Amino acid sequence: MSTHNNHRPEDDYDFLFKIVLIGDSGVGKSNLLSRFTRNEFNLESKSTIGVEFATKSIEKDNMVIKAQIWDTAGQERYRAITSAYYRGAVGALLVYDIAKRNTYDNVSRWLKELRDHADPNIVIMLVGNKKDLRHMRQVRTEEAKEFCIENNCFFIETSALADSNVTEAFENILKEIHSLIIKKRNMLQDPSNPSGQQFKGQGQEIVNLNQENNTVHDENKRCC
Ligand SMILES: Nc1nc2c(ncn2[C@@H]2O[C@H](COP(=O)(O)OP(=O)(O)OP(=O)(O)O)[C@@H](O)[C@H]2O)c(=O)[nH]1
Ligand SMILES: [Mg+2]
Repeated sequence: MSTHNNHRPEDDYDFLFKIVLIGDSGVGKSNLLSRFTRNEFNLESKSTIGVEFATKSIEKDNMVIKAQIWDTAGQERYRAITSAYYRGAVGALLVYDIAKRNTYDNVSRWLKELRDHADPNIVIMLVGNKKDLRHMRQVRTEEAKEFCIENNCFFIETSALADSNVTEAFENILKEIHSLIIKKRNMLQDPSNPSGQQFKGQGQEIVNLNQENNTVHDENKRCC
């Protein structure tokens, strides 16, 4: 079957970003993923075992950004080998439950895990999930916002149950990553920048934020 020239094939994309979901067990990582990618929510979902992932594309500036979102268990004993999970990730959604204080207290531990295993340039968004549980709130919005200002991350509160801010959380992080890549590209293409000659990213790109780690995946898909 032939494809019309003016229509892009369904799975075509300009950028592929790997995003990881992290945070304590039960905060709603898997439901955020299923809400975003399939518009599904499960009140009785089981703890994730191993690693699952799903993809979804969004558009920005006439470009298709495909997100490959990885989800693993918050519970240590079910977690997949950490370094493999974080390898190549350009964004992380660090999720806590606004109604469970200890899941917020553990955010610093998750940040440390990112520092130890992920790319230093990874874009982090702190996500306070279950904002529908207003009467049970144990973490103030302002407190989490201030934490993010100090720790250089983005912040949003969501409800996978009520389908509130879920799309925004994923779209915002993807757009931030995209802006960062474009900024980096412009910098590298600047003739006054000596490393500009090394930049070859055109066509489809599997993006890796680490400049030293450029891996060519195939002839059309380059890192930048
Ligand atoms: N009220 C409310 N419940 C939610 C929300 N999101 C998830 N839940 C519930 O919280 C429980 C845990 O959700 P999961 O998505 O399985 O949590 P998880 O973070 O993937 O947990 P692990 O896989 O063990 O790390 C389930 O009972 C969900 O139905 C939300 O926004 N509001
Ligand atoms: Mg899960």
